[in-house]
Amino acid sequence: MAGKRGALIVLEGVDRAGKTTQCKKLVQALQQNGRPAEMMRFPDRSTTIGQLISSYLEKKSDLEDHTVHLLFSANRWELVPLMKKKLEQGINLVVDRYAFSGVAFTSAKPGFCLDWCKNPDVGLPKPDLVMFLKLSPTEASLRGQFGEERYETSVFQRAVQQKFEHLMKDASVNWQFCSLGLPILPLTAFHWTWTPNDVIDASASIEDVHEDIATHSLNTVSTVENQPLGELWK
Ligand code: ADP
Ligand code: FDM
Repeated sequence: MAGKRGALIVLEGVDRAGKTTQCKKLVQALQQNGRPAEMMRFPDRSTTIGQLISSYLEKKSDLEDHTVHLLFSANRWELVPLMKKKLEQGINLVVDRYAFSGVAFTSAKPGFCLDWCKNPDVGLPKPDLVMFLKLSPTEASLRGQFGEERYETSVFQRAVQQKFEHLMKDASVNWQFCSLGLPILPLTAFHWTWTPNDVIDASASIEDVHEDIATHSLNTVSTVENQPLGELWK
């Protein structure tokens, strides 16, 4: 590798957990630390494939479930050459949703197994850091009503949450351990399944969540700059 490469940093989480807010703040923070950084998001609705996905999400068109899953994956693959180019140029990529959303959302539908859902994304650039922003459904509802898009119902989001929790048990993925003082909170404070080790507490203030995310990200950026980019789920 000629120069130092950028890090691939992904934010995942339930709807309204603050992914977009935190991605934007992280890009600014990295840039302020002298680290080139850009934001990406999936689905990227600007491409031809992305427009098919967008129309599906907006319920303007229907697509068969396997088909739309493969389109979401194709939407990532079509951006891979650009992602690799930017990472090689030393640009850190902060990505709002990635293959984990792909697997969690499709496998929450009846008749889909995790392995089938993961397959199309095997070999994608492997994130150097994946942070899962966890927020209880109650707190999420305090951040506003669901919009009109497909998947925006509390029943489906709970099913997705469970799939995410399953994915977080995969030690081959660079999930981030949380550090927001959660171990001192009694587990009974949470009215639903809680996985204290693998998440960012997204119920904290925007600034506190940001601080946590920025610290982990800056560490990762320094650690991986001389390491090769990995391949996801390979
Ligand atoms: P996501 O991208 O995960 O759906 P957003 O970043 O769009 O979430 O945030 C959803 C809403 O919640 C926005 O109105 C945002 O301002 C608000 N929000 C984000 N983070 C926090 C936070 N830590 N505390 C309170 N409100 C937040
Ligand atoms: N989504 C997102 C999927 O179903 N599969 C995927 O691979 C990805 C990346 O699309 F409901 C879902 C998740 C969410 C919607 O919404 C995208 P936002 O507001 O653009 O993140």
